[in-house]
Amino acid sequence: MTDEANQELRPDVVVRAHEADGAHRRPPADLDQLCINTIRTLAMDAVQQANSGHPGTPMGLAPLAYVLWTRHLKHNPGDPSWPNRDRFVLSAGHASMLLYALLHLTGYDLSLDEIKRFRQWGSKTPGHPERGLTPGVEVTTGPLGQGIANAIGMAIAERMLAERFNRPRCDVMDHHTYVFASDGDMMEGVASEASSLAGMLGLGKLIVFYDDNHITIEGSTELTFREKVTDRFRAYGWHVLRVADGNDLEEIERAIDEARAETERPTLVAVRTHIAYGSPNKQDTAAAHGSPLGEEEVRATKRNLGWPYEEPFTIPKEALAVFRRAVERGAAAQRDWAQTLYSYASANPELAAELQRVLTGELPAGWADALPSFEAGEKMATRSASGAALNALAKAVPELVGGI
Ligand SMILES: Cc1ncc(C[n+]2csc(CCOP(=O)(O)OP(=O)(O)O)c2C)c(N)n1
Ligand SMILES: [Mg+2]
Repeated sequence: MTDEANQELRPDVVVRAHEADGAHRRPPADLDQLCINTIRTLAMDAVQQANSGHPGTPMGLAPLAYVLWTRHLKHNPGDPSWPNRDRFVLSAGHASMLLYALLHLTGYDLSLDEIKRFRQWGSKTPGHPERGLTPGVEVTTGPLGQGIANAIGMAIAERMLAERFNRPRCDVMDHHTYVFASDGDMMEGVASEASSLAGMLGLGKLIVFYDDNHITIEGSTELTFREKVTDRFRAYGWHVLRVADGNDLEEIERAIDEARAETERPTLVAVRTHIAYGSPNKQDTAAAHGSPLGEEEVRATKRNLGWPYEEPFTIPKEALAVFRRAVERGAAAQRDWAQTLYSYASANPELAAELQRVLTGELPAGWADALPSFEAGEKMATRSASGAALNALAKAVPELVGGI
C-alpha cells in the first residue's frame, strides 16, 4: 500500500493512484480539502467582486457538493442534455455561486471569465440560476420551494419513462434526481405539497439534501422556523437520514450510499452545515447570507482555511484535475448508454422510436382526434369537462401528467 497522503499533489500521480487500485479510489484527504476550498474561495471571490450575492451558503455546502459531484453524480459536462443524466437541482437558487463553481470546475461550457462576471448584465452567471442560459442549469430557481417541486416532477418523469420503456437487462432510463434545499425551501407550501406526493408515489430515486444551517435571512431559525422538518418528511412517508457534521466527508459518503440503496421511498438527508464555514467573524451568522464578506474578512477566511494563494479566483491545477475527471467519466458513461440504446433499438424498434418522440417533446400524430366534443348549451360542470378531456388525452398522449 502506498501512503497517498505523503504523495506530492500532482494530478497525474493522483489520477493514476485513483485509477489503478480500487482501494485507492479517492484523492488524498488534503487534496479533498483543497478541492472543497476551491469551491469556497470561488464563491467568496465572485460575490466580493460583484459586491452582491450570497457567499455563505456555497461555503457551508461545499463538502457535500464536492462528494456528490465528484463521486456520485452521473453527468456529462460535454453534453448537458444527455437524457439519462442524473438531475441536480439547486432549489436554494440564491446559492448560485455553488452551482456555477461546480459547472466551471467539472468542465461545462462556463468559463472562469463568466465566473468573474457573476451578477453582471449579459453574463451567463446571473444572481439566480436560469435554465436555458447557463449550460448545466436544469431548473430556474430563486423563488424558494419551487426547485424542490420541479425536481419532484423530474423524478416522476424518470419513473414514468423507466416503467414504460425499460426492458429486461435494457434500462434506457435509470437516473437519480438530487436536490439541495434550504430552510426557506422547507418553509414554502409548494415544497410541502410536492413532497407529500413524492412520498405517496414512493419516488426512490429522489434524494433531497436539506441544508440545515440554522440560519435564514433574518437570523437564527429559532426566530421563525422551529418545526421538526425531519419528522414532517417522515410523516410524508420519506426515508430520513441525518448528517451531523456537514464537513465530515465519510459521514456524507455513508448517507449518500444509504440514500441510493433505498429504492422504495424518496430520501431526505438533513445535513448540519455552517453558513460561511471558515469565516472568523461571519460563520453561523445571517450576515453571510446576502452580502459579500468584505475584503478583509475574505483575506482572514482564506488564512483560516489554510488557503495559500493571494490572487482572487485562483484554481489550483491539482484541484482542477480532480474535478475535470468528470469530463472523461461522463463521456464514457454516455457512450455506454448509447450502446445500450443501440441494442434496445435493434430489439424494440417501435418502442425506441416512441421513446425518441417523447424525449424530443413531440406530440403523437392525431393526438387531437381523441378530444371529446360537447354540445353548445349542454349543462356540465367545467371540472367534469376538463376531466373528460384529460382522460381522452391521457390515452393518446401517455406521457401526459395532469389532474383536476
Ligand atoms: C418564495 C420566496 N420568498 C422569499 C424569498 C427571499 N429569500 C431569499 S433567501 C431567503 C431565506 C434564506 O434562508 P435559507 O433558505 O435558510 O437560506 P440560507 O441563508 O441558509 O442560505 C429568503 C426569504 C425567496 N427567494 N423566495
Ligand atoms: Mg438556512
